[in-house]
Amino acid sequence: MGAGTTFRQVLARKGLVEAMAAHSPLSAMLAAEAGFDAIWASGFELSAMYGVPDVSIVSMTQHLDMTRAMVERSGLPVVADIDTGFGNAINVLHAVEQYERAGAAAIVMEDKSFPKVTSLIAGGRQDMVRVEEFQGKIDAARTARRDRDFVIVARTEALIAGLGQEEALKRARAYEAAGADMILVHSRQKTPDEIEAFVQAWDGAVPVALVPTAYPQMTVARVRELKKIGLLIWGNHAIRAAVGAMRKTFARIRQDGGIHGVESDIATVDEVFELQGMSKVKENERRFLR
Ligand code: SPV
Ligand code: MG
Repeated sequence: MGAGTTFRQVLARKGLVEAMAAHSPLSAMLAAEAGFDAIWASGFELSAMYGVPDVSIVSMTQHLDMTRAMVERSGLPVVADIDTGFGNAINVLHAVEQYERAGAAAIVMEDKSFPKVTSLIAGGRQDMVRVEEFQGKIDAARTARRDRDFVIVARTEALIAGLGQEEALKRARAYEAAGADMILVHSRQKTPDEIEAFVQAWDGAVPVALVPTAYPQMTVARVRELKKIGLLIWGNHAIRAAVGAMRKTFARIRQDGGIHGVESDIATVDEVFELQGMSKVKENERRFLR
């Protein structure tokens, strides 16, 4: 069974797929351990992990390799953030073929022009492509997928670009008409009002996906009340948790002049061995090393 089918089964069973962002196989494993339904292979997180801005600098190959590793290690459906599709519809044909082959369950493609600028930055350059051009990219994604269950999520950045509710709805409808399986609408307003107004006005048949980073008042319970949401993405909490924890630990070691003060706050070496599968290595040594 393909990963897209698994994703669709979770959606059918639970009515909502809850995805946690990850930037590495280890963070994807921890998200799986915590009980999330899916992994968000976030472009922002991977860019941050490389220490570069999320402005189409990380290559498709880098993101694809990480997606493949996260698929392998997490065992969960992976929703790949392919940004703009790495170019035009021709690039999308190639990207979708590669991501499906890497084991992703879904791709999310946004209607900004390449190179893109990260969405949540204040005063960011948010250039959009024409509706018809993006419909061509959705068509290319549909054509390239082998498995019809591979999920194609069309993401509109109309609200991020300040184009307003009508433009967001117009684009979402056009993308559904072009064959998208789901519509992601992103907002960087500090309250859920803008998104809730969009969801209330949404008259399409396909579910909506949300990334409520800017408006953390949006809980799972609230999302369920809105009814039309199929995918909820916690967008960047793995990398932010990692940054916070490392900063705190490093500062404490510098301050104490040693590691004695941090031991109780960080994972033990044994915990990391467990994540790496060292007990299996020991078992295999007993069995095979003669
Ligand atoms: C990402 O996580 O890469 C996203 C979500 O696309 S956001 O950064 O909020 O645009
Ligand atoms: Mg992104």
